[in-house]
Amino acid sequence: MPPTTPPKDRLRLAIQKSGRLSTDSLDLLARCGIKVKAPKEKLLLHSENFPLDVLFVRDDDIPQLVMDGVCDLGIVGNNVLQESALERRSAGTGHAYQIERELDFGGCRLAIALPEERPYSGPADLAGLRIATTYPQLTKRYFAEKGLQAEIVYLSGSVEVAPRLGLAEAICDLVATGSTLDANRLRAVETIFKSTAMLIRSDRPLTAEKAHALEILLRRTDGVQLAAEAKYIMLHAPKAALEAIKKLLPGSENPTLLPLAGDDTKVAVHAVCQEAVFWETMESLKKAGASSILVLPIEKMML
Ligand code: PRT
Ligand code: ZN
Repeated sequence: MPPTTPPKDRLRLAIQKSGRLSTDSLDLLARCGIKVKAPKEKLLLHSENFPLDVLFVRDDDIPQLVMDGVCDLGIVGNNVLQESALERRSAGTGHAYQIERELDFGGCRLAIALPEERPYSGPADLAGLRIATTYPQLTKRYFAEKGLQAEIVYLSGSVEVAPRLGLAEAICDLVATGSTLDANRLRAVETIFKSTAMLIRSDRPLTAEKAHALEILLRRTDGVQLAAEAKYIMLHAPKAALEAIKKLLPGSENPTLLPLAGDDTKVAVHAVCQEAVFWETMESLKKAGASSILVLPIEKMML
């Protein structure tokens, strides 16, 4: 069924078609209650229940689509975003955008790594090296900030094999768990940039309808992100130990206290904890006198 809102009033969001950010980007939309069918061969899909169209592209194209105003919004790694912004700035092309939200997925760091056996005592040891990277702009910026010279060799992928092939003496690449570096007998010596996925927006003005839809989308995104770590905790507390127990509840300000039928020495405590609740916290609560402790996930939140 074609969407009822006219195209000019529908937000257009670019997300990665297939890669590390695809599933999390689609999940975020789903958790915001926005229905988009999974991409098959289609480039553009219309949400059935929200004035939003999703364009599925390579992640490298997302900053440009947003900066050129082809899409209103994009979800992209900050590494790709900053690299593209620096590149466009040096080419004299428009590079304006706004970061709407930092998202809680796609976390990684851009690090300089050396062969394991090469000694390293600080950034000065990197001077004069040949460094292979997919992120020449961010790498150049790091060396300029340190006042060091280095030769940068651009590679579009498989950067980790460059030292072994004699293409470079060091690399500057994304690291998540570090296992790719280990497998290639490399070690990270400097982190030059920390990244997560970002929800970005074009700086071109939106129609009133689009602005309204964006406001709702952002409010829902906040609700989803707030709920991701938060837990609902329920327990029984002896009245005498209540103050001590309240202090142990992580990231919770005003718990709800309810009477317990048939036992006026205890109360039921219900609280939203903004931080993760670990087994250690539960053990401390138990030690302080709490019983019947339940920790429940929270699906959505609106403050
Ligand atoms: O096809 P398209 O161009 O859309 O995708 P792509 O292949 O360029 O990107 P993709 O899907 O690999 O990554 C998309 C984004 O995910 C990146 O721009 C980062 O923002 C983020 N991200 C998070 C990562 C990683 N973690 C990551 N580990 N991107 C890449 N890696 C690679 C890294 O380059 C290295 O080869 O994974 C390897 C290291 O991982 P570990 O876990 O062994 O350290
Ligand atoms: Zn890419």
